Amino acid sequence: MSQERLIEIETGILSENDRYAAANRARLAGQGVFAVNLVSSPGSGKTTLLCATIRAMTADGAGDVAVIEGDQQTSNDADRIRETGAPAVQVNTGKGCHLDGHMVGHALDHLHLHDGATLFIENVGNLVCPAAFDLGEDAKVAILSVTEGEDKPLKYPDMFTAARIALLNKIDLAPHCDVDLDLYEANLRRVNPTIEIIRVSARTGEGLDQWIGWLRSEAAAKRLAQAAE
Ligand SMILES: Nc1nc2c(ncn2[C@@H]2O[C@H](COP(=O)(O)OP(=O)(O)OP(=O)(O)O)[C@@H](O)[C@H]2O)c(=O)[nH]1
Ligand SMILES: [Mg+2]
Repeated sequence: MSQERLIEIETGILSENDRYAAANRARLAGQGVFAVNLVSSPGSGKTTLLCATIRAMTADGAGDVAVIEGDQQTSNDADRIRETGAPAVQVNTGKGCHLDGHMVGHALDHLHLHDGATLFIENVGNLVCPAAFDLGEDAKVAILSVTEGEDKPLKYPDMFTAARIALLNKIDLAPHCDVDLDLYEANLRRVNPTIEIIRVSARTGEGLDQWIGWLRSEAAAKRLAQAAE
């Protein structure tokens, strides 16, 4: 296949995706839902962090959350989320390496999403493909765990450029590994100077308050912006 034809097909796929993503965004805005798309390499701790986040958000009865889980196979992650009491829909992408706007639209049809809720979308573990696909979310959240290596933002810049915030996870392991947390942050800022960074541990709960504070203030800012329209 010629390079021109390949580019034509890729452009077509992305613009079709953008139409589905725009429909999702309008639907979520109509319900006052704040949606984040969690992106990372496999095993960085997305599901563990989500379970801890949901438990903390709902502990005071104030959190209304729902989750769309993306994996190539299994419903393991949706099962783990449901154990917290939150509703979850699993999307299996088969050979696909990322969620897309169409899949998320179908998942929304099966999710009983309350007005004003927070929607977490856990993308397929992959540091490349999910960066290119808008799902209709308000923000992409990149999870980077301290065992992955300080150079990952430099090697996979698209993901960290697309993200509004990075959660540097598994910091409980930092003392046991030869890692430089400041270098992780410096490399994240080299590829995305405006990225917010929070150091967290899904295991110990460190940093979770700050992360939940970010979610709540971003959701409030979205509501304010919508009210002003
Ligand atoms: N020590 C430590 N381990 C963690 C932390 N967060 C996650 N883990 C462990 O990391 C492993 C992978 O965690 P998952 O939550 O399944 O990672 P994931 O990003 O959802 O993985 P995929 O969905 O397969 O991409 C599990 O063994 C978790 O217990 C953390 O903050 N500290
Ligand atoms: Mg997971």
